[in-house]
Amino acid sequence: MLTKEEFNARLSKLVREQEELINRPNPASDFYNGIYTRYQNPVLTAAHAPIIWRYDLSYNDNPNLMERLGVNAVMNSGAVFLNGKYCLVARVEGADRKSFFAVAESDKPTEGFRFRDYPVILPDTCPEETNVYDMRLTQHEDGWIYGVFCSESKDKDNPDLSAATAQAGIVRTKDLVKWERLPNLISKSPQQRNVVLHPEFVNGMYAFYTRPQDDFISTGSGGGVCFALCKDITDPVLCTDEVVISPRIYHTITEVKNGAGAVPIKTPKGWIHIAHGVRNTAAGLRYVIYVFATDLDDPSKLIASPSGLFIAPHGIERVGDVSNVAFTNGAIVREDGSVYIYYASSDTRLHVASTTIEQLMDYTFNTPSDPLRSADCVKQRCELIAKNLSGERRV
Ligand code: BGC
Ligand code: BMA
Repeated sequence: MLTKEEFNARLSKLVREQEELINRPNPASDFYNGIYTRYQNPVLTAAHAPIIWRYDLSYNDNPNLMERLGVNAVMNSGAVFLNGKYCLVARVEGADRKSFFAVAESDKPTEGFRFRDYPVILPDTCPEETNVYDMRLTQHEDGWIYGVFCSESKDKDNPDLSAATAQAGIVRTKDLVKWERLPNLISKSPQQRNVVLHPEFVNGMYAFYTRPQDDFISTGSGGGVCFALCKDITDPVLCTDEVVISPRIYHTITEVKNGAGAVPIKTPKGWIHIAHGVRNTAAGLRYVIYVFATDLDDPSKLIASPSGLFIAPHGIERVGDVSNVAFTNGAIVREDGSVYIYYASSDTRLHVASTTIEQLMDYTFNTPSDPLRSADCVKQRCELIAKNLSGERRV
């Protein structure tokens, strides 16, 4: 048992170290690809979770100053710019493996994120719901900010203890403080994860990016990221077929699954989507981030597919609770054209990559697409080499 003096000294140290962590500058890293900038530090980690969420600070009740409710990870975050602040709705995972949402905000896009005192209190409308995670925040033209997230329940019809059902839960808010819960999305698929609401009406209706799948982990017949419409968001039933807009393809980064990530970004040339693709390996599933674009007037029409991955987990990012994962569900675009992509690594921590609309468009519309066969990929690379070795080059 600590003396009162020791207790106070330890608590002061905890507070001081957390303040240092939150206020730590986050310089750009040396990584270069001309497409985006990476940063030296994550923007949120489990160590950013407020001390008052984890410790009982009463000397009488907790004389050893023990962590009572640990936080295991902070990751996959929805993102919006609201009232002059960069706001992240992070997936916080307790030591008990249950995830919840919490708002962290900063005046700056790449550092200084601090959690609000309380996590998001989601209206508890589904008694069977066991876990919630991965909220996408859509500032919709109807004036609401919608949060679409995965609502996971035990699959009671299946005796396998790990069998579960994923549904798209929907909430809406104006201020990230008060949240109204709407019914879960109804689609023909028995399972839905990675659902994103499009920010504009399409043919006067709400438009969703979905990811139908046959069971909890495996997409089965689910062909990829889909698009479908819904007349009334307060009674969210998809009224059109889910059509595949970004397919899963053999021997690419989307072979096993893919899913929408950040809310699509409107650019003069089309909607740019920052999504994730999954392939299987001897070391387990590998998640990377990729990009595609759809038509401005018809967001269900694929118009550009730059080849391969956009962000892969690097260095320390490769290691965590679910190693070899880069995952995004939020990006912020500012009026000056800067874009901040919040991506998590290995289900453990959250990072940011910064770019601009101009760079994103150049990447999306000028990067060649994947010819899908080694022989053709070599041809494609040789054309680039020949061009570089010819006189036509540089400035
Ligand atoms: C986990 C998610 C994961 C999903 C599929 C869930 O129980 O919380 O992080 O994406 O399972 O593996
Ligand atoms: C998925 C996602 C994420 C997670 C990823 C890797 O299915 O929905 O929550 O980052 O798995 O575990």
